[in-house]
Amino acid sequence: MALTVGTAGHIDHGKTTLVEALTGKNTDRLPQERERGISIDLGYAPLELPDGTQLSVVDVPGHERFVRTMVAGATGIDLFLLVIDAAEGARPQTHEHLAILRLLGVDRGVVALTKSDLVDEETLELARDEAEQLVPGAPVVAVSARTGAGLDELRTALAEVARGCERADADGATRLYVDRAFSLHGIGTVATGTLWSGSIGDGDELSIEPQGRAVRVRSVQVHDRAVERAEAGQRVAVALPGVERRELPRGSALVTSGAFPASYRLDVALEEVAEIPSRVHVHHGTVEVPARVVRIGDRWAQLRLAAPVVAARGDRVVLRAGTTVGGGTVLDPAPPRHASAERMELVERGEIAATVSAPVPVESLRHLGSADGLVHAGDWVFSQAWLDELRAELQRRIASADPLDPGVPPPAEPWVAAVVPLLGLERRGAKLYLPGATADLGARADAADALEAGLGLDPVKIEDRVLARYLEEQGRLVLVGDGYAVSAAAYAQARAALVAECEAAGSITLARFRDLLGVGRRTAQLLLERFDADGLTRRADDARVLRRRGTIAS
Ligand SMILES: Nc1nc2c(ncn2[C@@H]2O[C@H](COP(=O)(O)OP(=O)(O)OP(=O)(O)O)[C@@H](O)[C@H]2O)c(=O)[nH]1
Ligand SMILES: [Mg+2]
Repeated sequence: MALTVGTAGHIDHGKTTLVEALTGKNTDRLPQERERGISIDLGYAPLELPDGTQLSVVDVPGHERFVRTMVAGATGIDLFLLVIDAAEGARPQTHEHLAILRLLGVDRGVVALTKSDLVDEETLELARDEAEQLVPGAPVVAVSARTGAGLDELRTALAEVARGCERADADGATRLYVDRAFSLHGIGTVATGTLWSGSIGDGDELSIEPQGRAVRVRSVQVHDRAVERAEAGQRVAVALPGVERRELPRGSALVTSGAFPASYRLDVALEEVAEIPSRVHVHHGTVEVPARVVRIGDRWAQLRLAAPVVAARGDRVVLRAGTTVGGGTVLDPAPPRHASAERMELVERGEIAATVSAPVPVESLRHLGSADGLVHAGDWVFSQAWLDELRAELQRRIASADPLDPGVPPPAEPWVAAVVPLLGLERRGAKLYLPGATADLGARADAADALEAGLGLDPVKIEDRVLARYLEEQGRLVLVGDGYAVSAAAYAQARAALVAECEAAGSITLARFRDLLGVGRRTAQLLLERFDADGLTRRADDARVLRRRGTIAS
């Protein structure tokens, strides 16, 4: 099992020197680090313990200005190596680093009291008492990087604590947060990071998020040694041919495509260290993003981020505003904008199905865990209760629809195609009907008779459009113009006159048609337009001729 141990502690307390004493590797590789004698960036070294345990060591800077770097190094570690100068005791960044470790959920580790060669027995005991109070339960080991005293005991303590650590997500989707990217001659771009979950091997197809760039891994190294597959918990370098270095800024995630959402919002359960202001910097993975904190209830918040992050449920974040003010556990890595305490509580308890009523994309729940108990249709999920309510509502509206056209338009929503087949209604044209529903004149039978009786060749305006359409479908009238009707008999008679004239004379003008019928110009005009619309006639100059099809049909 691969585990990563991260150093922590105040500036100059001896972290880097201790890592070198343990591993033989000086992790302060930058020229400024060597000149100034302080660590600036993260350092990495492999550490093999006497019992065979392989650890990756991440050495972090202690300087107050580089706490952000410390957080980037500390996310993804399994255990800590808290370094306290035996002469100085705990100092501000001792406390801040410890708070950050707690916020990140890193609760196992060892305390090393360094520079023991410089203090007398009494001072060492005072430092030991302080350390034991500060980190209850963690072994405290006095060491000297200079004389080598206590190093074996420290290795044993690390091995012991490492035995109690487990990585839960070794089999999960691949996730690595890039902490460094550089170009190597003849190889191209190489990205490094701690593999949080899954594994990475030669030829794997992964995605750089949140950029959404597909990549193929060419070769993989763990601590400068080529391996076939790197596993969760290991310190990994991957060659990514064809990718530019600038496409891999610190904080990018190398992941199984589609396995993790990239989101501008995170719903979290808060942990307060100090009062959390409304504007903070959110540290997650190896990235730091400014964010607005929208408090929900007294325990939760939605973090509205200035740039998208790639997170998963259960991840930890650290919130800083000048100093470390708090942290949080991600409840929903891609939540809807409108958060409520009610939803937060359900999501926190893992009752994901209970958060859904109306349809949401299946995709939006994938990152929350199981959504059993919901109805799936196409790309949507929703609750059975919602579906029943929609069906009942549509049936109510159908019941009060015009009996001549007892249908209702389906909801104009993106999920309509997925949901309609589950409603037990019949789709006819643009509306939904009860299965087998037919039009019914009902109480309007008398009105229909009266209307029909009042029709002749002169168009009559009809107010009840639904009734008019129904009667036309029944062949009891013919609609002309906009909302006018003539009797079916009059229409047939006019049509016969037109056809006879056209067959005799070849064409017919408006004036001729009007005279033939003995009607006004407007009536003649409306009828001719209807003949055109029916495909019986077409206009030819200022007359009309029969369409061929019309001739045959008549
Ligand atoms: N005498 C003595 N000096 C030590 C020991 N460990 C570290 N030092 C000295 O303490 C100074 C600081 O050590 P570093 O290892 O750079 O401290 P650090 O914690 O890595 O510092 P930052 O990374 O800047 O936070 C150096 O001059 C070391 O030589 C020790 O065990 N004994
Ligand atoms: Mg250092």
